[in-house]
Amino acid sequence: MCGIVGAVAGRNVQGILLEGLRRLEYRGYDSAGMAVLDESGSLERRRAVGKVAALAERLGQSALPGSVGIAHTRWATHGKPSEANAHPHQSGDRLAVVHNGIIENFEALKADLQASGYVFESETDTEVIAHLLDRESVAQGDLQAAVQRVLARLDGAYALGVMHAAEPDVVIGARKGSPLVVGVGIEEVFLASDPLALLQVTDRFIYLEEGDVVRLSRGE
Ligand code: HGA
Repeated sequence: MCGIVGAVAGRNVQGILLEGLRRLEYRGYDSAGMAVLDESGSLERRRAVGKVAALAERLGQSALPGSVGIAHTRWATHGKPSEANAHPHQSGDRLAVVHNGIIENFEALKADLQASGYVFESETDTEVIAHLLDRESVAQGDLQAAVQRVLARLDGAYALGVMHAAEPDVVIGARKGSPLVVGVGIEEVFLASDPLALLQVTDRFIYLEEGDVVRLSRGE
């Protein structure tokens, strides 16, 4: 079982996300990654195979400043442990996704996306979610609505965190078959697989229920 941490805040979230991942290490994992939207609204990502400490080292060499971000520890189910398979997964350079769980119908979805011209960079089932979202949000321009349309096409289990440079103050979360909790701070909100990951920043939680989709925006 792997872990998700997300944050929409008015301060730099790299340290919060990294500490959240450290607190989820007990769940077991083989790689870790993080993506943030920086002040200029561009999406930046770092990933590393092995321990969260390896990701921390990577961030020490090249920091990810930004006040909105998502992070992940992966326990591979589809594709070997590798940097290319580590989350977050992107479609283009504006959209990032982290996922716990398994997408059972990913092969059919992948074939459909490849037929539309999408090129896959990983062996994961998760990458189909990124490209499906890209196709939906490019077509319609509303990230939450795009997530809801994509979820209707997924068979399997998931907890998700999604962000897009077009909505730079927003993280969307969704849950079916994997746990996900919202942490409520003062003018900032967080997402995690386990409240333990967020006790450093808040003690107020909203536990998502099966089928819930949540839109986190600054202070809301
Ligand atoms: N299926 C995804 C996520 C794996 C997961 O949830 N692990 O516990 C992958 O293989 O990347």
